[in-house]
Amino acid sequence: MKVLMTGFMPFGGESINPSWLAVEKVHAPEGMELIKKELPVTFHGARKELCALMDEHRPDCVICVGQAGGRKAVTVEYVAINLMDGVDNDDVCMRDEPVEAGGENALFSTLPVWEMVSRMQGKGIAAARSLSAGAYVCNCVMYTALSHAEKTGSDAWCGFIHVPYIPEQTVGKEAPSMPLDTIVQALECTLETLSVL
Ligand code: PCA
Repeated sequence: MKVLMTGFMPFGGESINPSWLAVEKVHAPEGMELIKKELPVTFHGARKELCALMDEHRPDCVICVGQAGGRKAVTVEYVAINLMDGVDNDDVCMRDEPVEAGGENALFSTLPVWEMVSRMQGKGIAAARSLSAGAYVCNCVMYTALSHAEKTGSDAWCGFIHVPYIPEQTVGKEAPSMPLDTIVQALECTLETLSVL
C-alpha cells in the first residue's frame, strides 16, 4: 500500500507547524510505502501541489495533516465544504469563494474515520472526530483531495487530520497543547488502521 501524507508550512505568525514536524517523524508500518510532503499555506499553491502529487504517485490513500491551534485533541475530519475563507501566506484573501465552482457543497472523508479515532483513543491519545475542517487552507486541501480522486477515477481513500499546538507554541498563550511525540503516535495509528483493514 502506498500512502501520501502531507503537513503544512507555518502560518498565522507561528514559526513552526506541528503538522509537518510530526509527519516528518512518522514511521510507516512494515510493507507500506509512505510519501511525505510539506504543503504551502496558500489556497492555490496547496491545491496545485496536492493534485500534482496525487497524479505523480497514484497513492492508495491520502492523509493530509494540519494545525488547529486551540483544539485539545487530534481530530479526524469528517467533511470538507466547498468554501474558502481567509487570508493565506501569499496574502490572497478569499471571501465566500467556492473551492471548485459548480462542485458539490460538501464531500465526506473516505478514510475509516471512526476506526482511526478509536485506535488513537485505545493508545490513550486524546482523539475525536470533527465535523468541520473550517474554511481555510486545510479544508480546501481536504476538499481538493476528495474531488481530485473522484475526477481522476482513483479509489484512493482521502481525508484530513487536524492536530493541536505543541507545548512550545503555547508559551504566554491560554491554549491547549499536545507533545509532538504523541501527535506522531496518533498519525502512526492512522497508518496502522489502514494496514489492518
Ligand atoms: N492549518 C490551517 C492551514 C494550515 C494549517 O496547518 C487550517 O486549519 O486551515
